[in-house]
Amino acid sequence: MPKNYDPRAVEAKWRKLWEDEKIYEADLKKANDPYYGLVMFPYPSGDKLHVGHWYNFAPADSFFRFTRMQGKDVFTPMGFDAFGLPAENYAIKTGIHPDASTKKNVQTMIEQLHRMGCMYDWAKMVNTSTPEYYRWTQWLFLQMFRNGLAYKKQGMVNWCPSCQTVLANEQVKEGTCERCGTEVIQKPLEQWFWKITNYCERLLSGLKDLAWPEKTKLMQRNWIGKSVGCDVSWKVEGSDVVLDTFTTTVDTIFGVTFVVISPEHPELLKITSKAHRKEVEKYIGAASKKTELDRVAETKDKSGVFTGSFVLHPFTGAKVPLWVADYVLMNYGTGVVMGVPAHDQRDKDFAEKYSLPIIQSIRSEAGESFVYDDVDKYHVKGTIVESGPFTGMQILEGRKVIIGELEKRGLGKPRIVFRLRDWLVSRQRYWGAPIPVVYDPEGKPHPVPEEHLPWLLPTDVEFKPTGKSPLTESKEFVARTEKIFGKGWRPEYDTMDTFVCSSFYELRYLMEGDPKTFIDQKFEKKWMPVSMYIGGPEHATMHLIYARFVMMALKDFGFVSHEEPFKSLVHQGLITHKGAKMSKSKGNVVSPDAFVDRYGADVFRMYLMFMGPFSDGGDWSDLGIKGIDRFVQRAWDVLTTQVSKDAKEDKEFQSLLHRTIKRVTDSISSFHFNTALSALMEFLNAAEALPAVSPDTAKTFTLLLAPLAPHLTEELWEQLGGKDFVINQTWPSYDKNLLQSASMTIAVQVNGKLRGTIRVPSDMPDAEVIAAAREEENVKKFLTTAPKKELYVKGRLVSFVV
Ligand code: ANZ
Repeated sequence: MPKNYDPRAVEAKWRKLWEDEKIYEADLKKANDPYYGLVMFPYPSGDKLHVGHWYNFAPADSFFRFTRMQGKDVFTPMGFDAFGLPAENYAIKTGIHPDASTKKNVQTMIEQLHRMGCMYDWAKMVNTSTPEYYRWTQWLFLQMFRNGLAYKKQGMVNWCPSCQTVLANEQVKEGTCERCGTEVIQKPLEQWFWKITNYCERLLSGLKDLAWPEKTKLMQRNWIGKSVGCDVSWKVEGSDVVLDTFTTTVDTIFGVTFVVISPEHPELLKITSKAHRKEVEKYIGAASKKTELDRVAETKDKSGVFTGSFVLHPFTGAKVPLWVADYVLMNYGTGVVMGVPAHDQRDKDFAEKYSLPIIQSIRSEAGESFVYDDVDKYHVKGTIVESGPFTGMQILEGRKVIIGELEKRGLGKPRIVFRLRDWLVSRQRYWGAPIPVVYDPEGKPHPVPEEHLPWLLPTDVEFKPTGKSPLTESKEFVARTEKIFGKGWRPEYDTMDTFVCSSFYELRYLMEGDPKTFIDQKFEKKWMPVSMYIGGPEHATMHLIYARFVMMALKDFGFVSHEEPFKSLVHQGLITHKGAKMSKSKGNVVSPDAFVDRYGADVFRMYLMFMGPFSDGGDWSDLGIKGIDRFVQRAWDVLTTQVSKDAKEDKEFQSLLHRTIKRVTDSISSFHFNTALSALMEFLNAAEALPAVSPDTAKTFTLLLAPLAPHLTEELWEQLGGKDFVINQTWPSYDKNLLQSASMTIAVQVNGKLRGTIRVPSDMPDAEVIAAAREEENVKKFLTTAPKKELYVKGRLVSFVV
């Protein structure tokens, strides 16, 4: 028997056996107790797997191994989210075709993932950039189109001048491109959208039944942004135009001193007075250059110009000046806002800048004025003041009365507005799934019939960003289109956002590449929703909303039976280095490879898990990994040299074993791998102190360690004479009656300082524990007078105050 544990030989040996025996391939048909364990699939970049990948995948794998040992038929697939800008940018730089570089990167990553020793079912792998996969991305587009959920619209879009492509709102971070950091500009373009806004209510209400982190659900709620309020109609003086404003707080309607219209509003020039036309036109031009984010930023200086026109107050008939200002957005509510400078911060900034009157119309319970930015507008308390017939009413009550009164007069109606915008799915880039649409000679779009899927991505294309879709250069693409559809027909040159590819991949894993059926309902019913989904919190809004929307749409189209794709969700924390996020630009990236070479995959993954609770992440240090390595060597030592049938284990030791089983079980269940490891370390200390441990104890310990150290424990299991693979064993259960330790250690404090410890029987009555604490030699020295106060925290601590 080798004296030291040699991870290199052992890990390779077991990986080969696992593969040869195909023990991680799930039988999707036969499985009795299906459990779908999914990790967010990676993007195959040219860089090797980094610590972040390991921190996502390895602990997730430990959780799924644990679940399998508890008797579930666990299916955990892996794949690659392989379309996207990095491969294309790389092609621009090097001239290497994205297909070639992606294939190579995928290959390298598969090899690296193998070394991790995760129990992935590789037979079900997907790669979103292959025609076998993207035919379904295109098929999904056709379903959306057929069902009226895909449409084309000219609109102002976020444009990254460096990536030369459109970005979704979600991809703009603080006014810059999420990928390259370049400032994003606004550009008018014809784009394809998917009507996710049809699903606002369902996306919101579905959240309550999901076992997801509360923070993530809150982010989705805010992103969907439901506002309950009403529209109010304002007649423009001397014109037949009526402008509607959307407000959530109509209780402030007597505080309106101006109305603001968005620069993009279609009626704006029509209602602008002649004298103000020039100035308004100039203002419209300036506003069009700003990003939405800039316009709504609280900190930015407000700007606007008077239109020369007035609107009439629906209750008083008073003339209210109409201004145009870019802090009012056209694509929210009605694009017109009633200005209430006494109770809205932006209106207040605006009124102060342009010397417009400020009139109070509501008051808090304490009788003070307030702005709505500081209170919860749906639960606010206070009264309406100086508001004609509504004066003296409670704010919330008054709001209802005012809406009712407006409705009666035909000057308003209740309305719900959502912040969520339709999903912009087209991209002017090469490395994505071509949108399966062709245009007839009149320019009318037609879906490509399903028989022509996959609608192949052409290859005769250069990769220079020109602002036009690179597919416009392909001669083959046009020739293909004309051949099938007729002369003068043109293909759609845009490709799809890669978030489309990842919005349904969990369904395709279940189909093993089947080219005829998108999803077989038998499998969908059996395996969906995903039992546990694990991945980064950065996907809280985009991916995790899109995938929910697509599932709901597919249900409505009749392809799936479930409404939600992911029942439970857990996010891993961030691994930092010297307190900062690891990034190439900071030069603080730690490569796992050297550590895996030296210590093995098991030690490396356990070290990551030991850093702290999985959801918290932790700070990397080289020192910690040595401690884990020592633990592994010691465990090896005890289990290979100290096991004997004649071992004598007393009741106390048995109790410790059962407490350890409970602690490890509870810890892994709650993703606290760190405390599972602590429990195993404490147990190992106790085992080392004995002359020998029994084979049963050794086996139980091995089983408990198996999810965390899959290779090591297979080897130990074999050495201990265990049958089959360790991963095919049943998780140990504990005996409740043995959980109570026969004795316990109690700390004794005097005036808050630790002065000694006592060891007493676990069932000793409280009074006797306190008495024993008082008799402790060192404690006695500090109890010169009778204690004023005695406190006993059961099982842990006696505290005296003198
Ligand atoms: C009058 C008012 C008084 C408002 C007050 C607020 C406070 P949420 O909750 O985010 O939906 N608003 C409406 N449409 C807008 C647009 N297109 N661009 C910019 N602002 C717009 O906010 C609703 C409030 O946002 C609305 O209620 C409106 O201002 C403003 F003390 O109306 B309020």
